Formats: sequence, C-alpha cells, structure tokens
Amino acid sequence: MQRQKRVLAVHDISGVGKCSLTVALPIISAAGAECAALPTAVLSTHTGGFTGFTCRDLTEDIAPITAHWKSLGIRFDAIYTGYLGSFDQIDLVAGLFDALAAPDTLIAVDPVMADDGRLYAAFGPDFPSAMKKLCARAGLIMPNITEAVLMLGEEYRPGPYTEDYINGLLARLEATFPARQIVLTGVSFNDTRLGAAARDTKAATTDFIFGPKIEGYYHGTGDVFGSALVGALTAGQSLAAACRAAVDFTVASIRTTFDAKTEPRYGVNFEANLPQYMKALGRL
Ligand code: PXL
Repeated sequence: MQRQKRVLAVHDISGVGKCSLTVALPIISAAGAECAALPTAVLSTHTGGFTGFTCRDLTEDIAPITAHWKSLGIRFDAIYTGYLGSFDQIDLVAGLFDALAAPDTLIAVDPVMADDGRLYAAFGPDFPSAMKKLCARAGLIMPNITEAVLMLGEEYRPGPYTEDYINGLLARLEATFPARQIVLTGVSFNDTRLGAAARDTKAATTDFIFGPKIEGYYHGTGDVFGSALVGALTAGQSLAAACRAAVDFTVASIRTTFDAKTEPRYGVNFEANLPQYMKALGRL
C-alpha cells in the first residue's frame, strides 16, 4: 500500500444544501485520500435559495490553525479552496499557502463567486480582483465562464460558445495566471451538451469534456465537480481523465436528482453515484 495522500479542503461548512465541506469530505475520501478540513465559517444552509440562514464566521481561527499545523510539520499533497466569504479570508488563505504548501503541493483554487453572468449576492464588485490574486498563487484553477471573464475584466456572454471563443478565453487565462492546469467549467458548443475545457499549459494540450445537459439549475454542482477533480488528480489521474471522471460523476448526480424531482436548492444526490466515481478511478 502506498502512503495515503492528504488533501486539505479550505471551505465553509453549510450544514444543509450539499456544497463546500459536506461535499468535499466524502468525495475526496472516496478518491482514497485523507481529507483534512479547515472550516472557514459554519452556516445553517448555503446562501443560494434559502433565506434566514445563520452564519458564524471563523476568520479568526484561520491563522492559529495554520500555525498549529505548521508547528506539526504536516505535509499536504493538495490544498483545495472554494467559497471564501471576505477579503480577509482570501489574504489569510494566501498566508496559509505560504506556510503549508511544499514545492510539490498542488494548490487548487476554485474562485467561487459568480455564475450566469452575475456575482453572488454576498460579493461586491471588487471581489474578483482579490480572487484573481489568489488564483495567481495556484497550480490549478477551475473558474466557470462568469468567474473567468470577471477576473479578466471582460464582458460576459451567455452560451453556447464557439470553440474559438473558448480557446481564446483559455489563452487569456494562461497569459494572466501561472497555473499549470486551467479547467474552465460551464462550456457548451450547443444546447444539448455541457462540460469543461481542460488546458495543460506545460504540455500545451486542451481537452474538451462534455456530458448531456440536464434542465434546471442545481446547487453545489461546482463543488461536486471540483472535489471530484481534486480527488481524481490526487489519485494519480491525468488532467483529462480526472476531468472526465468529474464531469461524468457530476452529470450522473444531477440526473439522479432530476429523476427524483428533488428541490434543486437541496443539492444533488452525489452519494448514489460515488460507486461510479470510484470505478472511474479504478478503486472498485
Ligand atoms: O457552492 C458554493 C457555496 C459554498 N458555500 C456557501 C455558498 C455557496 C454558493 O452559493 O453560499 C455558503
């Protein structure tokens, strides 16, 4: 048995709604890695589609937790960050990268802040420039198209897109960020298929990975995709294979939820599809 990999997930924990840590922990565990967790806030639910949610901010705990782990000399194979609630949290997470990332640690940043052309309600117009700085520290970034154009200072256009437009966007991301791996989500060239574009900047390869598009807006699917991607990469899959596993798992989870007619704000039934994901990783 090889040494078990250790991934650090830095996200809030939204108790109900299946996103952030409640998704990252089981999916990264299913990929075979230890999923260490730094909760940045505790919410009763996520902020999309619920009113009256509670939120206890844990910003003050980030630096002491980081310092404790540093004193223990803990090694992380990957550090995966998602939803961050404030500029302070972004700065503290940048400090955490400095303190805890070894030269071979994969820093994976999902710049969660917007979708469908709009910033999430919690964020002001200056937030993308702060996220851009955090993405500049990552080896892997995974923006959706809205997040990508916000960080590049470009106009948002709704899909479907042309391959030229997506290749152009990837080229501008590559010129802006030093990340070795750029995964752009929410890519579609027609009305029936949706997926991701994966750019390996060192190998100079681009892969398009699509699955069937399913009607509706399902909450937390970005975190399901991101967790599955980080899990698959940590398990040793190539970028294209990891994206394939993550797209297939996310689409299957949406399909299961659609078929059950569950309210989309409660998130997708990824649990039913964990065996499929483990099979894709050769773990079942
Ligand atoms: O899925 C991203 C996410 C994570 N955490 C919280 C959120 C969201 C998206 O809205 O509200 C608290």
